[in-house]
Amino acid sequence: MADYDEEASRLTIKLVYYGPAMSGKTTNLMRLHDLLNPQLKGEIMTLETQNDRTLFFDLLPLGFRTPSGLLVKFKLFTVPGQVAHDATRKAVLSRADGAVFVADSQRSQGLNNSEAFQNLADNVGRVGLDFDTLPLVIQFNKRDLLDIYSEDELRERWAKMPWPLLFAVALTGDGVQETLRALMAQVYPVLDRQYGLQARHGMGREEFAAAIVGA
Ligand SMILES: Nc1nc2c(ncn2[C@@H]2O[C@H](COP(=O)(O)OP(=O)(O)OP(=O)(O)O)[C@@H](O)[C@H]2O)c(=O)[nH]1
Ligand SMILES: [Mg+2]
Repeated sequence: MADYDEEASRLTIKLVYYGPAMSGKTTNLMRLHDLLNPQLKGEIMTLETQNDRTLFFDLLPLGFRTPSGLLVKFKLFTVPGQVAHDATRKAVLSRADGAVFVADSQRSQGLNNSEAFQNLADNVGRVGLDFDTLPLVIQFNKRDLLDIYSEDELRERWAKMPWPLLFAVALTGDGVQETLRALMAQVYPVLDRQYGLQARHGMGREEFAAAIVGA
């Protein structure tokens, strides 16, 4: 549910990084802040952390102007993964236009991943979004660690699911831009239908992603 302000010619899009505690959501945003160079990039806001654990959320604002003059703003949020912070996760998720589920690739984290994914599905419903249509991509992070599920295993397990799978080492930045690009490709058709990005604003799917993530 993007926020469109016609008078100000501004479209604000909310994207949420969701997942279990310590899977690397905050690290994704930090690396995006280092690596991306869109027309507009705000400071990353990291609210109230305790030993590296997010207590509320992080926010990275990004944006660009379309050829038509429309200001397209993105607000990238992370949720706190710790089980106790469910109310905050719901608040952050509300009115999201898309989400990245950041899973931890370690075998020891399989159950935490499943529980967090179920929690995402539940909370999407609770905040009035539709899990069947919400633009979503899955990132398997921490590919640098030793005891991880192999790519083949993960692809097989997720084969019947409709969402793109991405593999990342957020610590080094590997795969973080690709993940955001994949999410933007999922979000584009929804926004295009609603706001005529192509027809009214001269913004195709490729240009839309490239305006944030680069060529
Ligand atoms: N080895 C390795 N460590 C990572 C990677 N990504 C993140 N980490 C580390 O994992 C820990 C947790 O990362 P965060 O980004 O804070 O995790 P989070 O998902 O925001 O955690 P919560 O805020 O508690 O939900 C930190 O020590 C990171 O440095 C990665 O790709 N590989
Ligand atoms: Mg965090």
